[in-house]
Formats: sequence, structure tokens, C-alpha cells
Amino acid sequence: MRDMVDYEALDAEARRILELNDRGGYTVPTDGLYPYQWNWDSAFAAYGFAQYDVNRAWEEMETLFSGQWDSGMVPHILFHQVDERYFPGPDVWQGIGPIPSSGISQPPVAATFARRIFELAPEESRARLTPLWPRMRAWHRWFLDWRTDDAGAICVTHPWEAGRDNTPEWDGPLKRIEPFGVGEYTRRDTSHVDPAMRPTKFDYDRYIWLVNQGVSVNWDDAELKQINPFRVADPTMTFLLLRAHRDLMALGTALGQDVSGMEAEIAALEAGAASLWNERLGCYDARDVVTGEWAGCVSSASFLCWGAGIDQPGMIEHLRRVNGAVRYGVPSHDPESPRFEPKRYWRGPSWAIMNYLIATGLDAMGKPEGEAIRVNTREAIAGRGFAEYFDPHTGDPAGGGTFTWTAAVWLGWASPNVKG
Ligand code: 9WN
Repeated sequence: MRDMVDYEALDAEARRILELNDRGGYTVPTDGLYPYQWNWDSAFAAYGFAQYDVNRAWEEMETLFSGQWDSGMVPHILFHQVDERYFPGPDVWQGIGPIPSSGISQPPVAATFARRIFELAPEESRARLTPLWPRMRAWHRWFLDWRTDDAGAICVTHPWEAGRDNTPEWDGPLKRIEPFGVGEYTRRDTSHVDPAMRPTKFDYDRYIWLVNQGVSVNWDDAELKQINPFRVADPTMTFLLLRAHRDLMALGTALGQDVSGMEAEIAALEAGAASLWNERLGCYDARDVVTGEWAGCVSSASFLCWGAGIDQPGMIEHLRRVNGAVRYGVPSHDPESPRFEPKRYWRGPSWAIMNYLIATGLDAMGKPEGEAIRVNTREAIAGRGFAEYFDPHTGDPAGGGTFTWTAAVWLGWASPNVKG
């Protein structure tokens, strides 16, 4: 394949996408479909920029943290400039931070990428990272204060918080919600993308209802915890926060910051991660905190365990099985499950960013399976472009195009020209 593909042209295209989506200090995930700054997308963007412009990488992080709330929460969307092409916008969310924002967070990968960027360019990074470190510490603390269950796992309070919006893990908890009072609204996403690749109206009604719940208590964390019926202990958040907390502690040590208490927090997160083991399924799984029921899902989030430093017997066999059932892994949901849909968003498609997180975790644990995921991701992107996600059977591009985080992952990891 190497001989037939012009990888230099793809590297150039990836950079062009980052520049195309650059709005000055922050990037949008893709024009039109997502015209604002998203939290975990931005951390990936920073990693992409860092491959050729470290200053711009830190700028991305600084803009993200400029939206941090007094509580420490860093919102999942920052609405820098109102854009009618996205719903729900700032008027619906009514965030209470320093700049208009949503009211929930997203997977905390910023510290993980801050560490990557710091290691790439320590001299240039030190002064930029120093003021960000306490902000990252406060954000992680907010998760530990407001998003843990009794076992110490990190919970999501809205499907959008996990960044894996319509994954089958949320089906059970969402069914318990009657979305009274949501009324009429106009979705914008389905005017940009084929509705067959997006969440359903059933899902959207409940997404909006949950936003309204937050607004009704002015996003007060304690009150929301009382009234919100959606609380799911989630492998995405738990594994990624555990990874990020290890990275934050390493950075804190390098910077001479006060890291006291962090080891105990890591131990608590490890206990939380262990509590997500579904014995019957033989896999890490999401758990509805309200009912205690397991989701019963082998999903791409289950495979974030290695990144968190956990090597549990049985997990590698699941990975081999699901990847063996498709051409372009890692599928976001088990292809052998009746709920698998190869083109619908988080119910089957493969995502380059998840592949990056899973494969780098495998590499760090000395497992050879990560390299095949990297090659697969490279082939999917080289064959069909920088799509939001891919059909795992055919490699067909799906969702939005010219996608920031797909380009970033290409530049930092999937391209054969990456220096390593
Ligand atoms: C809601 C921007 C975001 C990603 C999420 C992805 C999708 C938003 C949406 O797009 O979610 O946050 O409107 O569908 O699921 O992971 O951060 O790329």
C-alpha cells in the first residue's frame, strides 16, 4: 500500500484541515455540522498542531480552559460566536461560566495530550503548561467530587458527556425518561448529515429534556445530582480520567507542583475502574447507577482499559473477536450484537480517535495488537479521507468530512511519516 498512496499529500491535507477549521485560538470539529469549540476535540486538535506548531497547540488548550467554570468544570462546548447551524445553542444550554457554554463536560483527555506535547517540546511548553496545570487539577477534582458513584467509577449525567452520544450503553437509562415539556424544536444535524448516520428522535428528545433539567437548577451540581434520573457509571470517563490523572501527576512532578493526594485519587479511580467489570459479560461495561443494571455491551470504550494501565484477562480476546468480525476496526459496538448498526454514529462505526486511544494504550502495555489498529486506521483514512467516522465493514466515510480530530490523529499517529 505504501507505494500506491501519496502519504506526503495526505500529511499536507491533514494540516490544511486543521487550518481550515481554525477560527483563531480554537478549532471547530468541522465547519457547518459543529461550528463551535468542543472539549475533547480541542485536546486532539492541540496534539495535531503540536506536530508542527507548538505555540498554536498551547493556544488551543488555553482557549479551552478560558471557559472553565468556578466549580472547576470545563464545558463540553464553548460557544464563542453564535452560529444558527447548530442546535442546541447557547440560548438552550444557558451555561453559567465566563463565556457562553454548555452545562456538561466531556472525556478529560486534555492532560494526556498536554503530556504528549510537553514531551515533544519541553522547553517551549513549560511556561505555557505551568498556569494550565492547576486548572486541569481543578477539573479532575470536579469529576471526583461530582461524578463518582459509591464504588469510585466516573458517571455521566448526559449521553453527550461521554462523547459517545447514542451508544447502546444508554438505551436502558434513556428508556426510563419521559421527555415531558420538550416541545417542538428543529434539529440542524440532520440537514448536514444523512439522518441514518445520526441519533434518532427518541434519543434527541431525551438529550434536550436532560439539558432542560440542568437549566431548571441553574446547573447547580448538588441539586442536579438529586433530580437527574440519568446517571451511568461509564468506562469511557473512568478509564480516560485514570489515564489523564496519571499524566497530570507526572506533569505536576516535572513542574514541581504540589501533587499530594493524587496517588490516593489514582487508587480510588483504580477501584472505580475495577467496579465496571461485568462478570457475566466477561468485559468492562457501563452500569446504570439508579437501577444497578448492567448495559451488557462490549463497546470501544471497554477497550480503553489498557490506556488506563489495566490488563484484565479476557479483554484481549474480546478485542480480537470484534476486530476479526470487521475489516476496519475498532467498531464502536460489538458487531455480533443485535444492536450493532455499521453506519449509525456510536452504534457500530469505527472512530480514528478511539483507535488512537485504544492502540496507544495497548502499546504502553507492551501488547502488539496496537500496531494493527494503527495500520487499519491509516488505510481507512488513506482510502476515504478525513471523515468523522467509518463503516467498519466497508471503510465508507460517514458523518461529517474534513474532520479536525481525524486529521490530528493522522498527523500525530496514523501517518507513516510520524517520527514516533
Ligand atoms: C454533541 C464534536 C462532537 C464530539 C462528540 C460526538 C458529537 C455532538 C453532536 O460531536 O457530539 O456533543 O452534536 O452530535 O459524539 O464525541 O465531541 O465532534
